[in-house]
Amino acid sequence: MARILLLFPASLYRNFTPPLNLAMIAAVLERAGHEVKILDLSALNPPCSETEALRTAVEFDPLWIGLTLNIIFIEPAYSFIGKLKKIGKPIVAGGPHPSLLPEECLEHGCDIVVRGEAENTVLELTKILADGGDLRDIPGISYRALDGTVVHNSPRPLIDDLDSLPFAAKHLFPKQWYVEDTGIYQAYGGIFSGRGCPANCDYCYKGVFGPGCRMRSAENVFREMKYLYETHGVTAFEFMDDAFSADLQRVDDLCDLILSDRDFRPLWQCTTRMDLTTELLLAKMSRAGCFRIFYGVESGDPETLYRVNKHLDLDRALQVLKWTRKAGMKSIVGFMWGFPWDSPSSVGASIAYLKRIAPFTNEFNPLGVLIPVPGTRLFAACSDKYRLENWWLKPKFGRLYRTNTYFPYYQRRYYNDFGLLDDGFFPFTPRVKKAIRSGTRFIGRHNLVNNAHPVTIPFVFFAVYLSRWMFRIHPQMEKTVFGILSALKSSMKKLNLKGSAS
Ligand code: B12
Ligand code: SF4
Repeated sequence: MARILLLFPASLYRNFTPPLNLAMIAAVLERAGHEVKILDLSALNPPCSETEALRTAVEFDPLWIGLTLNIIFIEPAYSFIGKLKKIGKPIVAGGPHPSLLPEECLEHGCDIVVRGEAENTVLELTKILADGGDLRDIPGISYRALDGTVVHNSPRPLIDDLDSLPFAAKHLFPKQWYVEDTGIYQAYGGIFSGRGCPANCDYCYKGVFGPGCRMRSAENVFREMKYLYETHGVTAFEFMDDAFSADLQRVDDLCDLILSDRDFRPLWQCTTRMDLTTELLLAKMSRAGCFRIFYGVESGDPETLYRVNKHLDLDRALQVLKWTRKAGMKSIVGFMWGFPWDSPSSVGASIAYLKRIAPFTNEFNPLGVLIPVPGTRLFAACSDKYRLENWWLKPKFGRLYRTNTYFPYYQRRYYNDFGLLDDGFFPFTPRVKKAIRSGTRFIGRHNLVNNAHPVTIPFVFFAVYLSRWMFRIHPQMEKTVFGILSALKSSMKKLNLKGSAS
């Protein structure tokens, strides 16, 4: 039996739910009899600071320390790894970014990189680190040999039978890490019911789950839902799959299982593609408790959709939104802004389409800046021209992380224009920027008007403009003022909750 410490590094983003990558790795390790401790430093209420995590790492005395690394917070994560390294335990990294760029991770202090799906790899790795053996025998890892050269073992084949995996180890993520200050908590409901997606968009990284998709059976997914209900009282679930309804029959079967259970009436939401739905299935999903679906439209400009290989018919997308509403479900639609070829007319086409679908859309995703992720065709096509090589390590991008440790109110509440209004990836003309701002404002307004209480809307509008104005003058001023306002708001909420409970 070995002890293993898994860390989700601190970042500007907040995890509202336990990250399923660490939860899956922990689950296989626990099933094999190992003791696992997890610290999610990006949790909504992080359990501790980086310094305390370092102390925990020393006290826990693990066989190895694992970190999940994501491109968006890679730079601060590397400096944290520099400090962790002093503890003298093997540092193991995994996730989409290390899978693509293992050498970079090794250069920044990691000892071993697990590439691709890691459930089987971590079991073999733990055995060899505990009992001795040759790292060369483990497919799917990269590491530095004794002579300093980097060794990339052969790739690990994808896991064929996803039903063979244990359920995610949610019990290792204490609830208080994810409780919102309103007291709302449904975080244990995140589930992956399949891996991959049948489509092949140019901006999407597929290096972990590979091309195509693999699904868990409806029975296996239903068992995990029941398990979460019976052990943790979860009644609302979120399927985080890339394309939940890639197999229409499986979703139909899952709905049948839910509908035939008299004691279990879960609510759930999912993400899927609009070409993977039918009117009949949507109606059945709604009867089986689905209350919201996230669809990616990404652009209202047919030329852009063609260029990114999205294969989405915009008329069909509108039809699907109407079916979703008719079935009694809500929709969230994702849009992306800032394609390298964007012009006032392509952005204008997106805005015109936004307006067309807005009456049938409950919410638009408030986070939609295109991030050219390495390992994608979009990145390969524009990397040289726009000097994107290693942008994730450059000060220009990291500036936001170093100078601000949080998102200002207007970005959290209205629209997150992070990266666009400052130096973005691509040099847009002022006219394009202006058009994009008007699109993002449309989204912010739509979300506010559709989802906030009518009485609060004018106050939120005022606060959004105040926050943006202050943030431009001095970020720290905005942070202080809105920090005080939000502390006041939470204490009033707590008083109200106490009042209504007594
Ligand atoms: C859910 C999700 C989110 C949620 C996160 C919620 C949460 N708390 O988990 C939200 C909406 C916040 C989000 C935001 C973003 N996301 Co996102 N997201 C995903 C998504 C759809 C699922 C992630 C997941 O849970 N996967 C399931 C687990 C089991 O898979 P996994 O993470 O790959 O882990 C496996 C291996 O990688 C490995 N592994 C992972 N970590 C570790 C650690 C160790 C120690 C080891 C040994 C192994 C290991 O083992 C795991 C099991 O096999 C993925 C797409 C995908 N298919 O994975 C994109 C994805 C991770 N996101 C991506 C991006 C680009 C973003 C954003 C930058 C988007 C944006 N424009 O802002 C932001 C960044 C936010 C952030 N904090 O990093 C990219 C990342 C690309 C990259 N190179 O890093 C992905 C891959 C999408 C894509 N296909 O392009 N995201
Ligand atoms: S539909 Fe979504 S998950 Fe599928 S390839 Fe496109 S971006 Fe990736």
